[in-house]
Amino acid sequence: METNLKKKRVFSGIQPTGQIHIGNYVGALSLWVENQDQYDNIFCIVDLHSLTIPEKVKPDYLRRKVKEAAALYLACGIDPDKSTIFIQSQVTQHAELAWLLNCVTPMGWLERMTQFKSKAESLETVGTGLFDYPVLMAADILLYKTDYVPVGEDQKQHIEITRDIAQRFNHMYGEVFKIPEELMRKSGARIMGFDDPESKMSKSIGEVKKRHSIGLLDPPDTVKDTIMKATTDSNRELRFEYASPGVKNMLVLYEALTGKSREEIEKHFENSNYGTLKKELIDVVVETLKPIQARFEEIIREETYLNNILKEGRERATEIAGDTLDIVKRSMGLSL
Ligand code: ATP
Ligand code: LTN
Repeated sequence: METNLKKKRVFSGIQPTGQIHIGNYVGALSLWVENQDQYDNIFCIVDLHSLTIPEKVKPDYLRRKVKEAAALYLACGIDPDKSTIFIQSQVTQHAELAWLLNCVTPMGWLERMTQFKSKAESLETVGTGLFDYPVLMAADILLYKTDYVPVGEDQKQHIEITRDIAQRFNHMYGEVFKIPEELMRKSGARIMGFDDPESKMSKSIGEVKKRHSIGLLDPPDTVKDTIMKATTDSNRELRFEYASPGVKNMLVLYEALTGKSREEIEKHFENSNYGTLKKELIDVVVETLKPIQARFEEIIREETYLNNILKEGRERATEIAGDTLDIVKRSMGLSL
């Protein structure tokens, strides 16, 4: 792979568990693809993060989902000649750096994390790993001297704590870490559930609840059913500023997937009703998913191709992560 040292580095990841959905695509995956030529890209399948709710993750399920996620990255347009793709658990430096960062991270910082609070609420037993999730994420990012982290809006707080941890570490041990920044869409960074436009579309909910999300592998019938039954209201307001949450969500999705401007879209739907918006959105979503699904079917069958990409990714990631971890350990007084 050609690496241009002048290019800024991008790092991001998705948990392989649950159903990767159109919100993940708009907020994260499509943003990765769009910027691929501009940066030195590293994309990770964060399987260790998936273990933070172990009750939901049986070993066979995890094995299958990791492969599926890797194939989906490629199917969405991540090009292995331009980007490194690897599996988090195969690069042991992630877990090791997380431990070192744990030792400099105040518990109070983690207690403030809203994602932890909302996930913990619904669980009978909350594992220490779920509490510590942001520290492992900080380790992921900091190992690669990352400049930018392209993510959806829900991850904003996790990027902020990553910066805080890095700064605290640098203050204690010298200028070791680069301080990363988030990269986020102005519109589309938070796609809401079709069934409940007050809550974020989520992979874990999408897997158990019908008509909440649209999975990237969903057939056209499911897309149609989900959008036709999406929550709206009894008005006819098709302008971004005045639309109710459910309608606004569909307009934003339409905007993100077509690349049209808000003025163009409002003009286009000027004399339409919600039925028209829904029908057009169905077409746009189906057309977006069609090539992704076709490519996915090809890749998932070519096991050697996929394994080779992940092997190369692992090697490159290990090299970079290994260098960083050596510097970190030395700075803390640990022997190599
Ligand atoms: P889970 O429900 O399992 O927590 P999730 O749907 O939040 O899953 P993640 O794996 O946490 O998905 O997120 C992967 C990427 O997709 C992250 O960059 C995240 O910010 C982004 N993302 C997640 N949900 C949305 C959404 N509804 N709209 C836009 N971006 C999203
Ligand atoms: N927490 C992220 C997934 C994630 C991630 C990362 C994203 C784990 N490590 C590093 C960007 C960079 C999420 O989307 N739930």
